Amino acid sequence: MTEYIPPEMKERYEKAKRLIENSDDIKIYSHTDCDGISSGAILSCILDRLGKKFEIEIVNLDVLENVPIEHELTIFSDLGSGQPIDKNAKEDSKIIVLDHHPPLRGEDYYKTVDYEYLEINPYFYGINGSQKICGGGMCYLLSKEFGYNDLSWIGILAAIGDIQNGKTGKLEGLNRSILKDAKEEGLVNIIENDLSLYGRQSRPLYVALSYFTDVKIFANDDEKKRNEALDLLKSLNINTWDEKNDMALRACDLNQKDKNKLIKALILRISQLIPPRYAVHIPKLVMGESYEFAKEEKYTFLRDASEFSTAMNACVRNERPKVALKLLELTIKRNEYLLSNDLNDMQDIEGDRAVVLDELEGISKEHRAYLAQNIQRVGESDAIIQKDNLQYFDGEGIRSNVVGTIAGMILSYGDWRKPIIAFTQVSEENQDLKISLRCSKLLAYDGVHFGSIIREVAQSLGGNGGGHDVACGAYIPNEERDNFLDLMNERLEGRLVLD
Ligand SMILES: [Mn+2]
Repeated sequence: MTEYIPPEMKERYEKAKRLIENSDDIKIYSHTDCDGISSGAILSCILDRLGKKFEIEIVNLDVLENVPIEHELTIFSDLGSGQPIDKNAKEDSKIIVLDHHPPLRGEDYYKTVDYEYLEINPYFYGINGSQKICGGGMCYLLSKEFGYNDLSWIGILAAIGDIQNGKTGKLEGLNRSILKDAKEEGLVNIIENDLSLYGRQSRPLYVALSYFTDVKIFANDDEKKRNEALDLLKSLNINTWDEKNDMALRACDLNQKDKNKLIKALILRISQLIPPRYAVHIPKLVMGESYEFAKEEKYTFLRDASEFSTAMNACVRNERPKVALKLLELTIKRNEYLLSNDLNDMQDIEGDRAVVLDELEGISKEHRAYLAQNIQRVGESDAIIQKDNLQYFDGEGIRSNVVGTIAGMILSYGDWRKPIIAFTQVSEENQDLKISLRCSKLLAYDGVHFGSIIREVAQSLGGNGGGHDVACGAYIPNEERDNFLDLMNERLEGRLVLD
């Protein structure tokens, strides 16, 4: 699998660089998620450093249909390949698309239009855009063209936010080459053969362990599951208290010997709970590579790529993308000073960043409270309804941009052998249903791609959908709800191992 940029792709990057250098009035559209924010931050930094005048807007995919093309140059990042973005292009328009989603238009589309159109998409070169490179990575390759390798860490943040490591537990292909750059810049540490737990910097180890989700190994109740996780650690003679810092030990502090002990114990426990057919996939659930941002303080969410990406998502899901962009902008500046050892202006940067971090902390708190409140509501009632091959709950009242997050967290209350589906109204103005599906990675490892299935089912009902194998979604007309559930249930017949 190639880690190198194909020459035809490289040529397009060189052309993109020239287009940017020759334009003065630029507009960026980027996507409302961690990958999109990362993409937007990289592009903004490039344009800033070049002294260009530009605007950036973080948008949902549905606004792209009739998006105005009014600037000298319009750049679409982490979106655009799958939407009719150039409807309003004029003869003197210039458009660049940097996306990693399956493209609607072909590689040679530019030959058929009378304006400047430059699309760079990994699928044109046989590179899988869901595993080998994401939107942020595509934008990083552009910044590399300008010599800005210090932005490589954002490519890693974007890739983790986009779950590009989902299949194998580590970053591969072009993502790997970006990782190499980030390591060379001294901005990212790679932790190989790590225990895959979320919250490795900021949560106590036993808490992080208690939230292990793919296969349910602990109780639902928060206090119970924490105690069970503590008991497991104690039974393995793994220390849970950091004497030196007088605080609970974190997953990032575990030595390899203790990690291996815990990995072995988890594999054993899970293997006793699942059909033998899945056993071969268990190591991928509990082990993987972790990525740390080397210039960030230990025990903060900023140091762990996965935790950092959650904070980015909390901002966009609460309609505060500017806070996320600002944090990335200030972190780029902070790294600049740290890398150049010019510490004179550091205090100002740290001060500004502290203000943004405060704001972000508020958003994250609110976000967590909102999630917890809804999870409790759904989890405590008999809201999860079982069908033969799936389970679902009515997420009425849950904001459509977090219904997927909540479905993922509710999965541990239900039956991990089946996917969980949640639905809620798209918005106050739009009566359509937003559907989210989440499932254990084991089902995907076994070869079921829910993103493709949900797309086909939604399309057959006059809607649309798609996404990852284990996390995907759809939009369908409100009245098709029951048909959707029936069709999904039918399509999954015989595909899942239920006992
Ligand atoms: Mn993306």
